[in-house]
Amino acid sequence: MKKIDLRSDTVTHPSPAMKKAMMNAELGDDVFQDDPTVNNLEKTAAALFGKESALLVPSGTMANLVSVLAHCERGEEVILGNKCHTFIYEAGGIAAFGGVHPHTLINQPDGTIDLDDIRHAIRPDDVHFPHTKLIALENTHNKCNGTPVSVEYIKLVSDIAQENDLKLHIDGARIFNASVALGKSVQQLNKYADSVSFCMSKGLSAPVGSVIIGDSMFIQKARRIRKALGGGMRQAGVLAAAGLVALGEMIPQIKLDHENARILADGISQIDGLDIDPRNVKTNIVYFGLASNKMTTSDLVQKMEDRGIRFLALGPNQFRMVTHYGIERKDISTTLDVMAHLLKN
Ligand code: TLP
Repeated sequence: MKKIDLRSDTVTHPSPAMKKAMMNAELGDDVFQDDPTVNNLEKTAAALFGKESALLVPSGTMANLVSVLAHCERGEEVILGNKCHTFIYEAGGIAAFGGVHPHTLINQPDGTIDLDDIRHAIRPDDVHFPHTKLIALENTHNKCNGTPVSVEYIKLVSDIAQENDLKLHIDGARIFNASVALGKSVQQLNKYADSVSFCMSKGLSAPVGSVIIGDSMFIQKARRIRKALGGGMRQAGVLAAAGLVALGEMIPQIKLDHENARILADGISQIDGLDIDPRNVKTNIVYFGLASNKMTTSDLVQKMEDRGIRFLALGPNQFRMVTHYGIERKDISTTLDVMAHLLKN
């Protein structure tokens, strides 16, 4: 029986075209900057996003860490949402390794931060306060229902950043999901950002790697920080090759993932004992709750796992399912049927 793994879009395996490209990739030593496939990926990504330069890093976590460290010195401050990945899920790296002070503000349900909250959070020049240097946004916003954040909002945040001599970084781990959902190119979406990172290993389905994009000076600094963190990889062209294929072939898949997520959310809304507002589902991430006292969240996750279907319980009453390459329409039907059956009996 096929295992249906909905824990994350990070669980995807490379497509046949990616594997072929990895086998045949032309390689060099990327720390010497002479891996032609990495150089091609970085050039392609920079052009796609309409910026000067790009840098391959091993993970989304390192992409955010390198970006924050390139924008901020020790003791300086980054303004970011209290539900963002960098604050919650990156092991406190920006503080631990960069001495950067996280100033968290409330994330609204749509992944934005109130503009007045941002204005008020920027510190005046006073010996008591750290210097504010950076604002960081996330697009799509993972913890806020995978909501895509609009370019109009990003522009308003960028205006505040510019008025106050701050930089703007976007954690675009799933920026291609935002691009598909909003019908805007990644260039349009990130026009107002000083830096953006995207993951090749999520909706794009490549096995490893993230890319940071920004101006040449920023990327030069980021390259040095990547090396210091141990993220300089040698024949990294094997990874970049899969990423290049992903950029070429996976956008139609992301559209399918969004359709599947919508069908999943609609189906969940029909099951007694589960709680969801399907209108919140705009990309490939589906959060829902348990509204039944017949079992606990961990009971449901365990019973589903026993039947070959995996997803996450993220707290006392929250589940997450993520659609991705490898999950087909019939897997969504199976998941809904099995869940409905378990909650009925
Ligand atoms: N997110 C993972 C988990 O860490 C929660 C997931 O399954 O969703 N930014 C965002 C918005 C992310 O969602 C993630 C990964 C990252 C950064 C970090 O990427 P990696 O896992 O490559 O370090």
